[in-house]
Amino acid sequence: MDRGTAVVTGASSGIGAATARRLAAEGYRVVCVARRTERIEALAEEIAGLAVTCDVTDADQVAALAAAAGDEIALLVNNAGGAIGLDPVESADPDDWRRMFEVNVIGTLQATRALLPALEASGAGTIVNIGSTAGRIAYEGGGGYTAAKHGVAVMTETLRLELVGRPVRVCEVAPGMVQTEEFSLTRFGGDVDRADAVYAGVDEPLVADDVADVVGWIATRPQHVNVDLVVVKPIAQAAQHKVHRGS
Ligand code: 8X3
Repeated sequence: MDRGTAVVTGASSGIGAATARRLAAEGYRVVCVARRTERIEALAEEIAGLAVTCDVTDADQVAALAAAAGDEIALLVNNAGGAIGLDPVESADPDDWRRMFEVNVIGTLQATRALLPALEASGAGTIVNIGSTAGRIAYEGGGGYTAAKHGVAVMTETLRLELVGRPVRVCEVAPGMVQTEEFSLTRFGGDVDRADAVYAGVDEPLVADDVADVVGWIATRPQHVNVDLVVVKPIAQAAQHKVHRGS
């Protein structure tokens, strides 16, 4: 089944790469977007998609992405994002916060603005923003990331209101604890021990494919069905702070 074109940002690893693979399996022609060209070229070759090197925080690069992606797009997955640091507000580095706002919030805004005409032109567009449980609750040390992901959540709600009556549905997937190769390493500046400690003793954190599965499900619902929000966590994580860890 040909489902048209899907654009996935942050497709070089983790949830983005898994989502690109899942969407290709569902019948989308996937435009794989990220800064790291080699990775997305390999992925695009694997899934018979298209690789477009793009930093979503750069408006010119996003404009070039829109030109490359085509006049009609069925699906945009705004996945590019991430956390930097786990510093309390009183000692947080404003540059870390700026970077988190840039990639999570402004990047999502820019990709959405640039691709919205093509999503609408498809007659049946879908936007899936990858938020986080961090977009629904606060936690110590998470101030910059939680503020940015709350921004993504509110942007998603706002856009759904603004687009009512037009043929583009707007959805959010908010994962909790997902063990990927890079999220935690990036947060802790490459410190493997701190990165691994996040998942220590947790029986089966989510993996990228679990989130990709949710995105694939949302995207393939009948077009009149708008899945506003899916919060998805591992069974070991009853709430942000309530994580079961074995010995
Ligand atoms: C990732 C979830 O708990 O690290 O988006 O904020 S958490």
